[in-house]
Amino acid sequence: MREQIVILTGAGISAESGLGTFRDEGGLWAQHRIEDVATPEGFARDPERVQRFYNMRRAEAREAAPNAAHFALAALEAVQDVLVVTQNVDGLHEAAGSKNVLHMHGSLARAMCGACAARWDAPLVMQVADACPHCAAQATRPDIVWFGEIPYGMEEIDAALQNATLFASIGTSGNVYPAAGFVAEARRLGVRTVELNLEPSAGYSLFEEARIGPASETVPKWVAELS
Ligand code: BJW
Repeated sequence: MREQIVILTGAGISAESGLGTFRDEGGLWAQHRIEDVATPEGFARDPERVQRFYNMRRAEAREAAPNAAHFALAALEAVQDVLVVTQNVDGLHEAAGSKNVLHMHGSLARAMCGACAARWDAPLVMQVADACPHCAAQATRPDIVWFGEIPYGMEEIDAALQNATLFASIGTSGNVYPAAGFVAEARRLGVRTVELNLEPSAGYSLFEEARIGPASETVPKWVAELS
């Protein structure tokens, strides 16, 4: 019987690809104020600052390559039914070959129109004056889910958790909802749970199993056991 696995990933899985996490020492939130760069209000106040922040992140993501953890999860799709629900906006799961990926916090590779909600592939450098290709409004923004906005795919994630036999959380601190609540929902549904993280997350006590260490080591080992 194939396992039905929902895998939640966070910034920690991409740390060894050279991309900064948010809340670790020296992470992105130590250098930028959340309310300035990751809220709709911050964007309304200073869209240039926000576009600069995401242009920098987009450039870094384009230079980054998937690591052993991303590749292991891609290989797992061949032997188990896997949905990767990622909070990451970097595209490294797809670059590693994963096909079933849900970007609940959006994607650096996409742009959207704040006026008509159209979406398209983002250029490497987005500018405040860029016009929407559909309605021509100068209201374009990165297709990123900021604080106070509703993450993508919530119904699909909910349905996947209902059918899951195993829920895994990899490289996320468990501070940001609704993702941080998935483990409690999985437990309520009787789904097995495992955390793979560099250190115990905020939700550590809710997981039935934990594997502590760098994702490039813990994830391939865990995947090998499931294969
Ligand atoms: C390694 C490693 C290695 C390092 N190997 N591991 C009060 C209570 C509860 C909730 C709220 C509240 N007030 C407001 C809220 C809701 C709010 C929220 O959660 N706030 C909290 C701060 C309290 N959430 C929202 O607003 C969300 N929307 C929402 O709730 O809508 C309502 C709704 C939901 C559902 C249905 C209907 C309605 C939206 C959240 C948007 C988050 N956006 C961001 C920025 C945009 C994306 C981007 O720019 O990239 O998303 S914030 C930022 O945090 C980013 C991340 O995706 C997210 C999670 O961070 P992550 O991935 O966990 O990173 P870190 O840095 O925190 O952790 C890294 C981990 O890796 C660490 O544990 C390390 O140890 C580990 N690690 N190296 C393995 N080598």
